Amino acid sequence: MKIVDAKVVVTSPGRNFVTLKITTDDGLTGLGDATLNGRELSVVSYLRDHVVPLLIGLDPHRIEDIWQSLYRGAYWRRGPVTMAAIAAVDVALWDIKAKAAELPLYQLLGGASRERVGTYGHASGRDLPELFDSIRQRLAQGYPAVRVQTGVPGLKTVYGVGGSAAAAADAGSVSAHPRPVVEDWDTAAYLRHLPSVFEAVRSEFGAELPLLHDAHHRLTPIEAARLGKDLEPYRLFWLEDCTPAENQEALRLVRRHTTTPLAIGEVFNTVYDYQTLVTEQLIDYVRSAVTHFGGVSPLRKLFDFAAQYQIKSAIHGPEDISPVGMAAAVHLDLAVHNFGIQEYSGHTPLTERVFRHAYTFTDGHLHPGEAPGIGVELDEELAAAHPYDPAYLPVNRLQDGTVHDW
Ligand code: GCO
Ligand code: MG
Repeated sequence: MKIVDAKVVVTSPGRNFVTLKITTDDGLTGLGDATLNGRELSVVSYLRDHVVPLLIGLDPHRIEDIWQSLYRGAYWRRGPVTMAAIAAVDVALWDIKAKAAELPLYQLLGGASRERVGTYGHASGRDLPELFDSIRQRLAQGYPAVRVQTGVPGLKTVYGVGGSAAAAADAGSVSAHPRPVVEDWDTAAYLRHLPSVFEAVRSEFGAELPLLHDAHHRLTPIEAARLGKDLEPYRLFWLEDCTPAENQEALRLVRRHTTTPLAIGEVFNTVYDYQTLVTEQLIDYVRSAVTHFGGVSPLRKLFDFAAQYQIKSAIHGPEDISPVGMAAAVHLDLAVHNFGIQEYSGHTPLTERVFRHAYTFTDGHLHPGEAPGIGVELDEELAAAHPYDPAYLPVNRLQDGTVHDW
């Protein structure tokens, strides 16, 4: 078999998605997600200008060899643009291999280790009544676990909170934000407020509901340690991205002070970003997306590495992972032994028409379906009717104007 065509499709059915479609000489096609929120076109150029010309004529079955030649052959390694581009190739090739075998991808990854894939959904509110409504909504949708984000008194907008520009950008109202929206931040106010929110949520929803929280890279190690400690009585499922974690050693300090489980990794793109965190058992969940980590091949290796340290998978699944990236994630979730949880935000009805998928979401659980490959079909005509729409994620400033981590 030979690769005869590879093309990059950019579409914005409510938010931007970048998809690679590889075609073989016997007519098989494979899809890969290359969406990098707010920096989409740099991945498009990386693929179109530098990767596609190298793919033509290659044997698509040689996934590992093609992966290694793109990673090592570029000389310039790692980084989100490179790894999103390589991820798209990797997933498209796995899609083709599984279609050629007439099997759903999870069967090539060792088969199902479980019947279905547990998820968590996002709940948020500017205040407690709004937050409680949002949690009730997620529970009504069947979500077995809920991520809780809340407004902070004195701050106008906070990451992930309904009604804020951040939530809109996060959820996909992209065209409203041709320049980054500026949000405000005050760490002390947040640290004072958050424990009272979890206290209220626990007393309203009981002890059993798994609760998660995302600190979105905003804390120093000692602040994160304090927060983890303060949240211990509420038994979180995890505290996510408590520090920026470019400095992996920072997590030693956090870990020393708290038993709140820690999850990190949505902005990481290779196993090297995790070495200290995993070997020193400083975290409990690895959070990378198939789309930003170089594909199914390296993410599977990360999960096997993490398994040796009883660390579990928790694949990043916001709306900016396309249904193609989500499908690949769900196949991996079903197959790996050390599965933890899958973040699932779903997509708009229009997005679901552009990308028809075999995976299903029922009673808060995902299943990849039995279609050969990853089980996603791209409607190219509908995709073309919704062209690229420039959009940025927000930036964050302290009250004196200093830029802070968003
Ligand atoms: C999450 C993430 C997202 C990111 C978004 C950025 O936990 O789902 O933090 O909400 O902010 O993916 O593009
Ligand atoms: Mg996050």
